[in-house]
Amino acid sequence: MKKLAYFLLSAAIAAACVIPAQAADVTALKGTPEIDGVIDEIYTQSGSLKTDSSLFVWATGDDAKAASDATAQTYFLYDDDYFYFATEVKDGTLVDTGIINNWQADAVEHWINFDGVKASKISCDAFNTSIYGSDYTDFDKCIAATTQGDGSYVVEIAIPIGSFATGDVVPVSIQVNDFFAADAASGVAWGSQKTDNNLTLSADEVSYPEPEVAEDPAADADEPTEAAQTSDMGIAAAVLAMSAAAVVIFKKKH
Ligand SMILES: [Ca+2]
Ligand SMILES: [Ca+2]
Repeated sequence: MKKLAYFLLSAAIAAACVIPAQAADVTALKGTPEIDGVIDEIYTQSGSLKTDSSLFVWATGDDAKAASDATAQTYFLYDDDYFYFATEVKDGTLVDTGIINNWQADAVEHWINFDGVKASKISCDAFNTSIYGSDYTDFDKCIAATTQGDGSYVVEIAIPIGSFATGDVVPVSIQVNDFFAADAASGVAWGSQKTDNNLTLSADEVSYPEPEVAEDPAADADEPTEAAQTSDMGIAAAVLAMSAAAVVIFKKKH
């Protein structure tokens, strides 16, 4: 009986472990970032998802899993036209492979189930070499930008939102690929291809930061043209005076 009890207990634990550990509920606020490879402040008001070595997908080459230090944080936004994903990846072996075989690269894969049938993969590598993937046709309608830091990079991408709208729950997941050398002989992927996170498109909108300089257009309109000319002439005179001084110094040295 003891053996049976142990067996049942083990089976129960195994069944519990089948539940994907990476499945999470994430909220995307409504907001439009600038696609420039920099994490806009408005992303940090919205939901995000962490990817690290606790979520193993695949590895190629010897000791690839142990060799990878890659972790990532993906931020989500959306508007009437696009999903926005911005992922900051910490990667101590950032390499430009040129995307060998259309998948081997330090890259972020965005998995989205648009039709409830099959997940689309939309990828962009750390150097924005191209937007590529599988089971998707609108790569040319996506917009991406990347930046590279010291042991890190950011992939920011706008993906057409399709028929999704406010209130919908979108099945998504993120995978980060980490290779160690330009030949991509060894590498590992962390995250998930299962679109097992529920991304809720919230009706709440982000708060845009105040512009740093608030100019008054009316004040500019009132400025007389004469003053601008005088000012320009003043600058020209100053430049001439500086040039003359430079000539004098030059002459004194010789
Ligand atoms: Ca940005
Ligand atoms: Ca790498």
